[in-house]
Amino acid sequence: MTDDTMPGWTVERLHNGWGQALEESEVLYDNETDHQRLRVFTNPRFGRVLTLDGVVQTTEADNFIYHEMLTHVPILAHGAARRVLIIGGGDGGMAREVLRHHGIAHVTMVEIDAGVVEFSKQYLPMLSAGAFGDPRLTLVIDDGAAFMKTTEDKFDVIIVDSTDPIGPGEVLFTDTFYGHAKRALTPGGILVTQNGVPFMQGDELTNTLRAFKALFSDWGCYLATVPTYAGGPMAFGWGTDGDGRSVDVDTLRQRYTAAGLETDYYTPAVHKGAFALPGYVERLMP
Ligand code: AG3
Repeated sequence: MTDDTMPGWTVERLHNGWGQALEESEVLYDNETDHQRLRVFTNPRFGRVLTLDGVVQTTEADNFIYHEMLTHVPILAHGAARRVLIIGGGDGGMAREVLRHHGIAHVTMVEIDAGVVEFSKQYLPMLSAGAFGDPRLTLVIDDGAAFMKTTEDKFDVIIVDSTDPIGPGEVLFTDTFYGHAKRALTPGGILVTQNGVPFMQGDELTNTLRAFKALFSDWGCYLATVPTYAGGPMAFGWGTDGDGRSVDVDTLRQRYTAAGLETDYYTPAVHKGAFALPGYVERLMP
């Protein structure tokens, strides 16, 4: 939301006692969808910025970090993924990165808000970069939790590209939802989730990982620093009954080269290193 004390700037107040301010060079869109308040503006440093209910979701300049780390880490750790499910991800950035893998035959994307998709195609075409036109993508407009409960499809990788656990995204952080996600994984399949910035949102990570611990033989999280998810590195939840985590860096390198990927954040070494956790994050583990 714009702030009376800082005219021409958006101030995100997601965390208690602390905020992030972004200058708005030009407001391109500002409206209520059926589900949330959607805004896009340009910022001199980050280019186009999308906010939902006043919280930064993605920016032109730094979205590559988040999207590369939630896709290439599970897909290359898996090694033979063909079917991927994305929950959320209406801006198309996640689908863009998944579809870079020639080995991926099918992507299902379940977004609750048709408004976000339509709008992103128009105002943020660089995010999806053609992904919505890829014949391998099936777009479903539905509540991700409802879809997960009823789907009979199975997926090698499930990516939860959610908002924070407030508003429409809250159901995507429940034990029930994670249980249904596990059921929709193929043997050796991997579930990854957006789990907030643990320095600021430690409980969120602990709660998710408590559920993962009960569900998966291999559970934990990995980290990446995304400038506009301010407050320290972001955590991504990781859950699997397979051995994807233990794949060595040389194998990851071979898979990366074979996939013909070009990335700006992800490297096989970053992939391995991302699972090394600082003490304050270790202590959030259930
Ligand atoms: N969804 C993640 C937004 C999380 C922001 N939260 C925060 N700063 N703690 C991004 C959607 C991009 N496809």
